Amino acid sequence: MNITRERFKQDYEQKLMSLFTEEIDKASTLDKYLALGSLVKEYSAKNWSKTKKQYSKDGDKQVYYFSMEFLIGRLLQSNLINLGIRDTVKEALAELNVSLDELEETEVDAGLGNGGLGRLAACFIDSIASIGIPGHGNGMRYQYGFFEQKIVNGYQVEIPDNWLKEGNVWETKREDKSVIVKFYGTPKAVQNNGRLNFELENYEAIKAVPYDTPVIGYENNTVNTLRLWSAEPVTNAFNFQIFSKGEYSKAVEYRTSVEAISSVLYPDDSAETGKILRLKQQYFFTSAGIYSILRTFKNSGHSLYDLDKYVAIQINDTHPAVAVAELMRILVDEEEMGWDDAWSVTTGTLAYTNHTILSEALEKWPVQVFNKLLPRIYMIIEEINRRFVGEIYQKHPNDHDRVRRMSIIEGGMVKMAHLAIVGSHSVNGVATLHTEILVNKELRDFSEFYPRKFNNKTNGITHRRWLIQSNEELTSYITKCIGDSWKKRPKDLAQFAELSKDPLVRKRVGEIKLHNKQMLADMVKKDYDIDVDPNSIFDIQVKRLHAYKRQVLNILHIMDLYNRLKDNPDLDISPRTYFFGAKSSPSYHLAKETIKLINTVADKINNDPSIKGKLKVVFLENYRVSLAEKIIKCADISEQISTTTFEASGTGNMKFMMNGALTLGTLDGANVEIHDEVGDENMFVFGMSKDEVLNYLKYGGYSPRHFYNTNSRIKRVLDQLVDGSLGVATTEFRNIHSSLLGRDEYFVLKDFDSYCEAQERIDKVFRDKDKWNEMCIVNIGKSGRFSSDNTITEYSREIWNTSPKEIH
Ligand code: 26Q
Repeated sequence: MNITRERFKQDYEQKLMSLFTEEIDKASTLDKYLALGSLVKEYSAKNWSKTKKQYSKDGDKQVYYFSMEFLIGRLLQSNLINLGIRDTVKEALAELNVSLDELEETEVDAGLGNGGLGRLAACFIDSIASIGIPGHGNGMRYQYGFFEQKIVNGYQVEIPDNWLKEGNVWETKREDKSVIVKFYGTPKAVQNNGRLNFELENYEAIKAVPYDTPVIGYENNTVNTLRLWSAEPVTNAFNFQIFSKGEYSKAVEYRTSVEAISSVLYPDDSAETGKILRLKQQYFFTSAGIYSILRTFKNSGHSLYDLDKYVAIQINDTHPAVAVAELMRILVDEEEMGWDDAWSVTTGTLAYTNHTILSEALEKWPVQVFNKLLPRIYMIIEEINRRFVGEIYQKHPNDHDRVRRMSIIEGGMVKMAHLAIVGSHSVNGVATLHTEILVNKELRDFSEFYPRKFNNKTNGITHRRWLIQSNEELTSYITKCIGDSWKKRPKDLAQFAELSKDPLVRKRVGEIKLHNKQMLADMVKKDYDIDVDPNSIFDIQVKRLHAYKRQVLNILHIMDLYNRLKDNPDLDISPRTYFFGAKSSPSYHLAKETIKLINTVADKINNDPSIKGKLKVVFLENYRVSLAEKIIKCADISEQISTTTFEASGTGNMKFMMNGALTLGTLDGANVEIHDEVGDENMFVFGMSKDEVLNYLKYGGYSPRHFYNTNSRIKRVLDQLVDGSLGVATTEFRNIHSSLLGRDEYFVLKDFDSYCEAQERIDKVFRDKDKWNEMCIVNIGKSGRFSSDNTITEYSREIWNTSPKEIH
């Protein structure tokens, strides 16, 4: 949009006055932020309404991204950038003595996600709007987002994330678009014009109220919608029975149980199954989402038999997989469609993305729980399964074991991945290696049965947030070198890679990185009172804490390096600063012990003057989107060290690469594709090959003890975990110790040597700054492929069958 400084200043002063009856110099920072946010939202309103009108008038196919998580972070800065008015606003505010940076810092993160899967959903809706595809998000408006992490005495402590406390300027409550979602009850067969229909009786009705947030495309006129649902009690005739009987306490209980539905985001915990509230959440936002899609669709006047020509629903993992049965239920029970037609429309509309490799981590629900909460949905799943099993038998007569393996309902459980696969026309993995493992191993039965359904869509990240917004200095420099076409066409970043031999470019890229590192060093000094040297190697591992991501491998190597420095204080190493940031699931004990270990090692090393500041370790508290934006651009080394085959894709790896960090990684997930782009010479690869890992997993034969007994460095660091040398109780790290010496499921000891050796290569190359900077430039230049704009273009061509649309 176009706006002058003068006009903006007028609007802004008016806004502050109308909202808070305040003059600028009297208003609090929070009020100034809230006023700016609500003004920016107002600026987007015209295009928001225009976009909706044009979609409905032209009857374009609409995409809906169903996700239990949208890890958005902050929106002020990215909205200003996408509207193309940030510079103007910044200057205008400065003239009013207001710092835009400070207002942007005031916004609290919308942390409605655990990690990768939730952040992917947020990157995707940004790309969908920026490419101009008619597409929207559908999810949950949790009252409490992912917990805030405090570190107390080295341990993680969880604090509720009351993110809505000061209000949310971006959302609009749409009471008029509410729908009713029904739980429990008894399905009753009723005759209707010679047709047998099912209706639910004695159900519990819950009102789903949508809150809409504009999703502003980058310098186009598209404004799509992120619709998040909140649960409210129904206070009209639906629940009249309860109230009329004067059962006051029941009425109160009802209210509490309703509000619980959208109260809290569950931490990623695949071991924990059967939490009925989570299933309630899943059905709640899925059912509400489908009703709201169908309401819009019906206004278009098209026939429901053509739904799949006008609507595509992408389900983000199995969390919304109940959509298969819900869409069937609505079409068959409410719209009176025949089963076969309804099935063809349903499978034509739905597509499923898998984000997990381990089949044991695939979501399943006890039949008892499921049937009680969603009795009609359960009946429909039984019917879907009955027909599916029939098809399997037709293709593989008497292959009972195959039927058992593939059945949607088996062993007293409803298998959500099987439901999603059977009920979708597309099933995709999120990186080449991941898809290959799904097709050939984890979901092999299904890929044989439906060879054409399976496809790969390698993840991506929005280069707007993860480069343009978070790394302003690098962004201007790239633009100075190659122009700004890359902002709209990220693959044009390749032109920057061509400058990697230019000594001036190398020097400048090094300077920019150093500036960024200096900022982080200042922050660390201020927040943690730790002195870190910006000229040291900044080696960063930030991601959720999980055994397979192997933060333990990283910290064991640090302990080993420290041992070597203690043995020889003159050891010639490039000074290093290791950064960690990670939240553990509250109930994941091994992960919590790992956080304590990192903090314990950090304390010991940071307070040991004998190593002359060559080594520092910093655990950054409360890792989240807004913190990621500050630290990723400061990395020299990006640690992507998961056990090969265990990380479906990873997306942090792409963010680091785009900001010129060099990857230290296994050939796992999307690291494989990063490696394809930059080659051995621009990345530090180590660790077991996928075949080695798959072989051990299949045939066994791995002995961690062997490495303990034959490698003195390994023995020393493992012993130190339990012999008191870390200055804490000898019991403190016993679980880590025994997990490594017991099964060592993730081959930490096996990969240890290879990891140390890669770290030594890094140490050597870093001494040649010119060479190092060349490698950084190649990484930045080749990162364009990992913009989620490319990923979304592929989804839209190969799964959704939609194309960009211009809004004018
Ligand atoms: C399960 C049961 C009960 C409660 C919560 C959950 C739950 C919640 C979130 C299970 C899984 C998740 C999130 C998974 C996730 O983030 N997976 C990551 O997805 C990224 C995007 O595709 C990939 O890059 C990562 O490799 C993958 O780990």
